[in-house]
Amino acid sequence: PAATILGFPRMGSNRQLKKAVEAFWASKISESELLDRTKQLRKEHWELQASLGLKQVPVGDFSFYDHMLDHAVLFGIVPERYNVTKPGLECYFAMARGLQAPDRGIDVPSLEMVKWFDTNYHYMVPQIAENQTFALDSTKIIDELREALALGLDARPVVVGPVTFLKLSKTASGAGSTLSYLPQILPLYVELIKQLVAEGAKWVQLDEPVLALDIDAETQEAYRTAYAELAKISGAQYLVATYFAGLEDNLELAASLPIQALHLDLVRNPEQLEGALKAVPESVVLSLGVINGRNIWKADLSKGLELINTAAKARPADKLIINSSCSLLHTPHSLDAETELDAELKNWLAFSTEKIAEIVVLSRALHEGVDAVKAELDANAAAIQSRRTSDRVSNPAVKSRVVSLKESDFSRNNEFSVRQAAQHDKYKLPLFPTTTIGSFPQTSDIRRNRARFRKSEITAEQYQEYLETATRECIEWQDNIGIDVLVHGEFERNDMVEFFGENLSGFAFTRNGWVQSYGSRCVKPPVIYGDVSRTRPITVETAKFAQTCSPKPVKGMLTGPVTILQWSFVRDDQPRSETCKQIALAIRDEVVDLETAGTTIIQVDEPAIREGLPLRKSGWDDYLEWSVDSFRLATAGVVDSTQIHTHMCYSEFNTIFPAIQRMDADVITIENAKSDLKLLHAFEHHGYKAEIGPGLYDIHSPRVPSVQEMKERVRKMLNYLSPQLLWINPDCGLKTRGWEEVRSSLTNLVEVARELRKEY
Ligand code: THG
Ligand code: ZN
Repeated sequence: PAATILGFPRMGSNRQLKKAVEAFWASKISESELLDRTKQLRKEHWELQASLGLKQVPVGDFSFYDHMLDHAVLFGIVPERYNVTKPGLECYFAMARGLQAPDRGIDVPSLEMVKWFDTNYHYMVPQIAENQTFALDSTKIIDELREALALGLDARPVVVGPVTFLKLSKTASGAGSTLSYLPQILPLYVELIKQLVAEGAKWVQLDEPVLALDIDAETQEAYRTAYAELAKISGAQYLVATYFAGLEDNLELAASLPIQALHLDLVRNPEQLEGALKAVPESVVLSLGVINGRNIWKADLSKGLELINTAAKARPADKLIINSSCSLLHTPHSLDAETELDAELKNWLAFSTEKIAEIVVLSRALHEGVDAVKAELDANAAAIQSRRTSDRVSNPAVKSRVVSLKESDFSRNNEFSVRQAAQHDKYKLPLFPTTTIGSFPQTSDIRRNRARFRKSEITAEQYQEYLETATRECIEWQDNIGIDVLVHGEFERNDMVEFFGENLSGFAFTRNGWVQSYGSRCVKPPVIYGDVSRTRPITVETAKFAQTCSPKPVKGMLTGPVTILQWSFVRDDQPRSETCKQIALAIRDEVVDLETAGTTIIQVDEPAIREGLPLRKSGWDDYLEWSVDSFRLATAGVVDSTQIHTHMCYSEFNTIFPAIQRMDADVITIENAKSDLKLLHAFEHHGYKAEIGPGLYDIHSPRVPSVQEMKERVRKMLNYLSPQLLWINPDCGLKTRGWEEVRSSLTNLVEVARELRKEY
């Protein structure tokens, strides 16, 4: 294949997949209607790719929910607890979302969900039982392959490779290496590939991003074993895809695998090309991932061509593939719907559809010569030049503010113990203070009113009044049930990143730039195109109003700089660290303004700090330095008695503990309900001094926790943490929950604190 992509976004130009799946869940459409609609969607996507000039299209990149979950089903890795469900889609969605059907006596939780490498996409973690029996069920991928072949397309099945699949799975007990299942799962891979070849697949793509990570000897050996076995199948040609990082020390291993094509992410790591050209045998096709699948900028095609030319000097064009750096899953569908972006900015962008066109241009340049695509290359060069020289991008005042930062700007005036005394003096909170993480239910009523306001069906005043009523009711309710530190509920916000971006210069917004986050849920990341500054106070008026609703402290709620950076499409013309510092200064201005306005408990959320960690350890120190510095910069501008909170999700952060300590927050609340007490052990182990609110219950489930069970949890926590440091709170924001569960759960939560105070 001369030009291809590793995968296409599933949602559809108008989020058809989300709509179909959610309609099916709500019993508004039948299973056959769901199947019809999604078959149509796949057809549209393949035909789009072919019409843009791709000669070979990926198949199997579609998923009803998640591709790792698809692979769990493919290999029969279905935990026993799902046996109560009907096989097929009911079982599949039960694994994805849990299933509660009281009339049938069913109450099963979902599989665990975690981040896909360093992206904002989440996958379901296959859970392998101790005495797991594997069984191939290739229906989905075979059917999809047949669909594509029936359309007359050259189709390449995409399968997560055996080593990556096992490394991303977990054992039911959490102990032991999943690679020990390789001997059992390999025969299923062999059988699957035989079937794919028999159906007419000429190439099979095996995704092995783990091959671009720091891996141990056991994993390296697993690669050798697995691929030696797969090589025995006659008629199969493998494209092994690595992405999100460079091969580096694994290059020799990758080059030694008996495969027919190796894909390199030359966006994340262009330097690896040279070594690969030397190490990879000439018989092996090199797939050059030159078009960024993780961002929305138009590629600088001249730079892409440089890489391609380097490769073309070392091997013939028919031994090269022009490709996306990774699957296009992480970029929106197409620019077509962006009717509200101004022409200048829009001309700088490329979404998935436009990226395919770029790949085709580069491939034609390689095969037909640059003259064949002169017009396209010229237009591209003009767009790149326009972005490079536009005065919208650069703001000298912002740049000089960053340059003139002093060391003291990154530190509070005094260390934690001094601040803690001042804060205790000021707020006089009881032992075991209670709070929530920030958001309250985003009801359909709230979404409806926001939509009406955006469409000018109600006035700004009416919308404001609606928000104030919702906020007041929420605060009064918290006050009444006895919560100590209140929140305003965040009814004015759509997304915690989009909301802030809308009030910062240097940010742009898309109308339809949706990217799948998990299952049917999508996010619309803002585009950071220029130097960032705050144009006006963002939350101060809301905070002032909120504070009038109760004599108790109401927290100011902000999103931290690293999370804003991480969940946006960031500019690629300056280091991320630079952009992050600019955002940090904007947030710092907001923090200081909140303090001045009398909001002196301020939470700066950093749920994404862990996911931004580079995949290779060699990048950790640098990242942790600038990311933590950015948080400190955002929060250090306040007096001792102002209490800075932070919140983090996905608490798998034992490895970055010293960095969390260095953030120097006064109170940290963490998502902990699932990861349990291991994490608290780390707090004890590292001698963490500040105050901590390890979530007492999991907000991702509608289940109401009892007083008893939460008290039990606190008792366990007190084995590690001193009662003087412990806060009582849920483990994350409540925006995806219903009011009914929230009322019962928080009432129980307050009762926990009351009872504990009697004992201590
Ligand atoms: N914002 C952003 N990224 C995130 C989260 C976030 N990544 C991690 C985590 N939180 C993902 N969680 C969610 C939860 C809910 C939704 C999306 C991601 C969600 N999306 C709406 C949907 O798809 O229907 C669309 C929301 C909207 O209208 O803007 O509900 O909080 N950036
Ligand atoms: Zn959270």
